[in-house]
Amino acid sequence: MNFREELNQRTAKTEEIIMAYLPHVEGHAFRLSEAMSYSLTAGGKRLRPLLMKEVYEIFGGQEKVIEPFMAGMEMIHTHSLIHDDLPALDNDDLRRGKPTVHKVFGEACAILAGDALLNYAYETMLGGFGMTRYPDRVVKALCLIAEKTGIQGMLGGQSVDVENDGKPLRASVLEYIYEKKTSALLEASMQIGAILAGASENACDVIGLAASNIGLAFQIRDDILDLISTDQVLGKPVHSDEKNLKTTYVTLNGLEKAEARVKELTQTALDALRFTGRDITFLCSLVESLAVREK
Ligand code: GRG
Repeated sequence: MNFREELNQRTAKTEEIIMAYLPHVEGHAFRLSEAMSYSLTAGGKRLRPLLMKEVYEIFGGQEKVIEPFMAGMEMIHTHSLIHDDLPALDNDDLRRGKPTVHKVFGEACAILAGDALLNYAYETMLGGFGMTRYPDRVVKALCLIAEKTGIQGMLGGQSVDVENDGKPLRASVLEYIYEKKTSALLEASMQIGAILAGASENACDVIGLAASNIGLAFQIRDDILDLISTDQVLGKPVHSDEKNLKTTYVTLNGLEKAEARVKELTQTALDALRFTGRDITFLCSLVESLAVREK
């Protein structure tokens, strides 16, 4: 099987796992559950759960416990996208090739659907306690995800990002924003895979380092695509950064330097992954493919 076929197969399996954890609420709160499911089933690359499972298996993980964490991570990521698209933030109409949640369900319902998904993610991941012989690993994984999602992670980074809309940014502040708003969730995803599989502290650190570089490269590629892609290919509006007067790696350094930096960060990530001494063939191909992704 070539890399693309393998990726499609693993994405389909990931999709199945996410679908198994969709919220089903009948009765008065039905509309909220419908908005949550709408965003979760709208597609997306499923990159975070894919990376999580891959790392879990690389370190020998075999239990079902990984599945609620994969679904929970995608819920947290999806919550951030719903809120990021809101009129108060990026005010975008298209996401994952479909109208954004606030366009379909209204702004109030979109705010609640984002909140509810974040909460439901933890409800889902707590189910992991019943699926493992190692509950201490589940505690550790939950602590990490709470940290990487909150004020010290994604939300902290996003707050600095929106505060600085329309303002010039120093490179160090931009790096802080990227590290927190984008890398933090990728770090959590990959490190949770390692933690739940019982990898050593040192191995978890190496995975964290690789993920941090993957995240920075991913965000810079996102900046590039915002400039050179189309709404149809990307499934979300291009030129969003220009509309929101954002300083990005590309506006600071130009396209050519941005492309070179993506390559450099990807190489650093691959070098770190090789340091694990595990069979990382598929993971390396996946990381390499992200550096040249079209969506
Ligand atoms: C809670 C008010 C409130 C806002 C939350 C935290 C947050 C808004 C947004 C996170 C910031 C964000 C959207 C960062 C960008 C990271 C990024 C490039 C996301 C796109 O990820 P992909 O390409 O998306 O993996 P798919 O659709 O493929 O899952």
